[in-house]
Amino acid sequence: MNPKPIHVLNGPNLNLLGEREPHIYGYETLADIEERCRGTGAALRHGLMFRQSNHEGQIVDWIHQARQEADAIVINAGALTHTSVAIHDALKTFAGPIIELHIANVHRREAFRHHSYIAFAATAVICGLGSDGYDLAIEAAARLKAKSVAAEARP
Ligand code: CA2
Repeated sequence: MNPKPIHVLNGPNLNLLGEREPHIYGYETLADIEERCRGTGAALRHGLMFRQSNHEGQIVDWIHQARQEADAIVINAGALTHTSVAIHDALKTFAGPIIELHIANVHRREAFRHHSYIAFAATAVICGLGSDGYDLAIEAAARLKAKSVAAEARP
């Protein structure tokens, strides 16, 4: 079966990357990161759907869409990570690998960033590796998917 794309979903304020707080989030814009990720996806023979929204319901709708159209989800839900039961519940309905991603090491930051609703639904969590985390998350998602396909094909 042909691989489906990996859906990379970005939450609130990540459209501002590169504009403010570069000491935390770096100098790259989200468009820069998307361009690099497309190369990473192509090298892994995976298409990419790369999206950003400031609205919780839009992210829930995109997760529902991913149920039919994606092999895996990489999600940086931004601040919704720490608040959104709705995103948690939507992710729980997705059958493939889910990688929770954060640019910063959230555990070195304020206490309110230490709790994640997404982590309860995620296969794995990557944080603190800067924007390289996106490429690493895409690679991890592709590997996990390939392993599950190989396991299903075993007699
Ligand atoms: O480290 C991450 O990737 C975060 O998901 C980023 C979120 C934050 O709420 C999470 O705790 C950790 C915030 C994204 C805001 O991005 C900005 C970018 C530039 C200027 C201001 C905010």
